[in-house]
Amino acid sequence: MAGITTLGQFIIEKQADFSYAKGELSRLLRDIGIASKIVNREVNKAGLVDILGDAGTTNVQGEDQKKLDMYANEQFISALTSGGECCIVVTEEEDEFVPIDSPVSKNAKYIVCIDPLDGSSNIDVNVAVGTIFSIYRRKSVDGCATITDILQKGTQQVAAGYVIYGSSTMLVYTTGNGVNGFTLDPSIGEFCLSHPNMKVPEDGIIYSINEGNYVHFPEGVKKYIKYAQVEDLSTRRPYTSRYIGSMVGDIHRNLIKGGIYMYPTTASSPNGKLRLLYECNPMAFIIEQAGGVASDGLNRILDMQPKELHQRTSIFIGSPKMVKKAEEFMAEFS
Ligand code: AHM
Ligand code: MG
Repeated sequence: MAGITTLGQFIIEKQADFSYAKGELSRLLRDIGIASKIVNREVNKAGLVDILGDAGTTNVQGEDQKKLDMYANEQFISALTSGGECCIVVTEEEDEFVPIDSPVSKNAKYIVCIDPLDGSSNIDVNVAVGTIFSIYRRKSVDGCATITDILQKGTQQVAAGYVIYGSSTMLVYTTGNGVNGFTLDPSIGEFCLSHPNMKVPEDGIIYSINEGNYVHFPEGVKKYIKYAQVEDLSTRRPYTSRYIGSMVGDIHRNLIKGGIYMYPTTASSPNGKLRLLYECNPMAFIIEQAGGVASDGLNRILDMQPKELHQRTSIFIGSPKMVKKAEEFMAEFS
C-alpha cells in the first residue's frame, strides 16, 4: 500500500537498530501487536455487555463472560506462548510470574512484564484504557529463567510500549531509538505509522493528578499544585488540570501536548500506587526516549533496583521542565 507503513513493515525495517536477536524481538513485538487487536475488538464491545451478558454470567450464545482485564491477560499470555520468544510473563493479573512452559519457550531469550488492561475501572463508562508492556532480555543463558532474570533495572529494557484503546486505538513503542506511534485502521485491521519520532514538548501547561487525595500528599506535591494554580503569564500559569484516571490516556495526552502526570505517595499508598515493573518502567522508558523525564520525585525511575514483582513506586513523568520543577519542590519540602 503506497504511503502507508504498517507496524509489521516498520518493525522489520527497524530491525537493524536492535543490538541482538533481531528476528526474535521483532516476532515478540508482532505477537503483542496481534494480541492487542484481539483485545481491542472486545474492548469495543464493552458497552454491549448488558445485551451479551455481564462478566461471570453466560451470554446469549451460551459462552461464559469474563471480565475484560482477565480476558486481556489470557490473550497476551496465549500470544506470547504460541510465539515462542518469551520464557516468562510478569502480569498485574497474577501474583506469581508465569513461566511459559513449552520446550521451545523454556530457552527463549525474553521476559515480558505486562499490565494487560490498565485503568479497567474506566471500561464501564466508555473511557480510554490501555495495555502497557516492557521487554527484557534474560540474564541466564538457557534452562528455566528465574526471579533474578526478571528483577532488572528499567535501564535494561530492550523495548517497551503501550496500546491506548481510545477514540482510536494506538500502539506506541520504543526499542531505545526514539518513539513511534501507530494508529489502528479498523478497515484493514492494521496498525499504521501515524506519529513518527514522537517528542514530548519541553514544557507544558497540563498537570494530571488525583487532587482528591490532596490532604494525603507529601508537602512538596502540595506546594507544586499551589505553584501550578498561581497566575504568572511568563510561565503560562495557572496550568490546566486534566485527569482521566487512566495512566496510559493521561500520559499519552501529555506526550503529545506537553504536561506532567503525578502519582505520589499518599497516606493509603505509602509507596505509591503504580507498579514499577509493568506500569512505571515502560512508561518511563518511552517518555525518556521522547525527550521527557520520569522520576519518583527525587530519583530516576529507570535506575531503581526492583526487589519484588509487584513493587510500587511514586511517579512524576512528562515534560522535562515540568518534572524538574516538581522535583525542586519535592527536594525542598518533602
Ligand atoms: P489499575 O492498574 O488498578 O487499573 O490502576 C492503575 C490506574 C492508573 O491507570 C491510573 O492513573 C490510576 O490507577 C488512577 O488511580 P486513582 O483512581 O487512585 O486516581
Ligand atoms: Mg494497572
